Amino acid sequence: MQAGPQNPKHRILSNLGQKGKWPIYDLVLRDARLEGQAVDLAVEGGRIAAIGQGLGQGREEIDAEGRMVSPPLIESHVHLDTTLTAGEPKWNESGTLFEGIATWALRKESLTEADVVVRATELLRWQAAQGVLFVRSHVDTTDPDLTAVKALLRVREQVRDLVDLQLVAFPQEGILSYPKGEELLEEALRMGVDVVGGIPHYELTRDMGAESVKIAFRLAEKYDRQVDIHCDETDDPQSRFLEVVAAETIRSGMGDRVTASHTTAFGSYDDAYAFKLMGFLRRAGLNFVANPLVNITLQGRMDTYPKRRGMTRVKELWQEGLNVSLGYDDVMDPWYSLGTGNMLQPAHMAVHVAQMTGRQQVVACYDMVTRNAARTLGVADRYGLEVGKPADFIVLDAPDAWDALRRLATVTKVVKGGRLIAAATPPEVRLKGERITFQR
Ligand code: 17E
Ligand code: FE2
Repeated sequence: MQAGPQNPKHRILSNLGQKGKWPIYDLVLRDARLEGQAVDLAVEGGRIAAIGQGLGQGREEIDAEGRMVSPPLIESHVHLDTTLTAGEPKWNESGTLFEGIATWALRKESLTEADVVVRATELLRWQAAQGVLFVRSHVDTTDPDLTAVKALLRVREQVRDLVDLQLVAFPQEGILSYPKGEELLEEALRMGVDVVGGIPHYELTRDMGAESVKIAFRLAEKYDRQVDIHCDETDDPQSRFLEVVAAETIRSGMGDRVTASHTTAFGSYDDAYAFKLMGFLRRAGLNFVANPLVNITLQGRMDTYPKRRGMTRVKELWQEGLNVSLGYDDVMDPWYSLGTGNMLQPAHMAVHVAQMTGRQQVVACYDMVTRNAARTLGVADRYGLEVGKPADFIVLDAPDAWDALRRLATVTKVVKGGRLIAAATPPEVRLKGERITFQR
């Protein structure tokens, strides 16, 4: 984290109102741990007013009890329209991406706006309760009625006091391979969806896949939107749409307004091609989102043994200085029937699947669900523990990010816009009456 009391941005703005005198802040978080130091964090007018030691009183005070304070968790990639439908109308028994798409197509037949609103809101509440205050969700546009789009646009407004929700127009069954796929995608953008999506590896031919990427970029330029494409979500080493996304990013100059999601085939490319591609990706400067919980289960399904991990080259992208963040992808739907939306879980899984086990690598996986994700979503200007930024932060039952991942720590406080919106007590474990904390 760059934030810290030694950073001049975090100087104490006022020495008025010593502890015990009159309240000068709306809210003060006491005794929080930040970069190994005990600090207080003061909030005024919904923004961070000061970070330092011995700050004046707040009208409201929260005791962090020595636990770490962090900017909120961020969900870079989830499907809120499909969430909480696992088993409806049937379970995905093969566990493949393709049975997932077919199962969702059946469930879509009975979709109503109210149905989507209720399920999406429920998951967002689970996420906000666990400190996830920014969410990017894909929404399927391959539906002649755009039912899910209408519903999620409503949800985006209704949840403003809980989370900052960004929507991606996602043509699940293709832009060129689904009837009127392009028109529906464009209509979703006209209706106010924030980001343009795509799924080139699911278009009927390679040519259609490449063309679909170009269409997505043209629409993004026309409507001034970001791009986030489901790209090469397959183990097929011949699936090479990421190079088209990189080329379009370079051509358009969109850089970090572009995200390639999944890119699991990158884990199956031979090294000669992967090495060449990496140079183009650096030049493009786009973002990457990996979904380790879901892709470790969806991919490798056509392999016997050895069985591939089915994840993109997370460690290598990170080592190259490219921005990588993580998504949950699915919570209880046709692609993944488990989950709670707690973003520490995909970070924890990334440590394992990407073998990010080095001391700094584990911490890097925490960054992938916090500040890297803020870059992916394009919200970095209003994110982070810095004076003047919105007072969005969480307290975790851990001394630091490394330990938060090790123990999948409880998020004990969630503050959004200077208001405490959620609180939790870590489970108290006793063995023969003696407290077990899992701390050394
Ligand atoms: N649709 C898709 O194409 N890929 C996924 N991983 C999910 C939905 C969840
Ligand atoms: Fe996805």
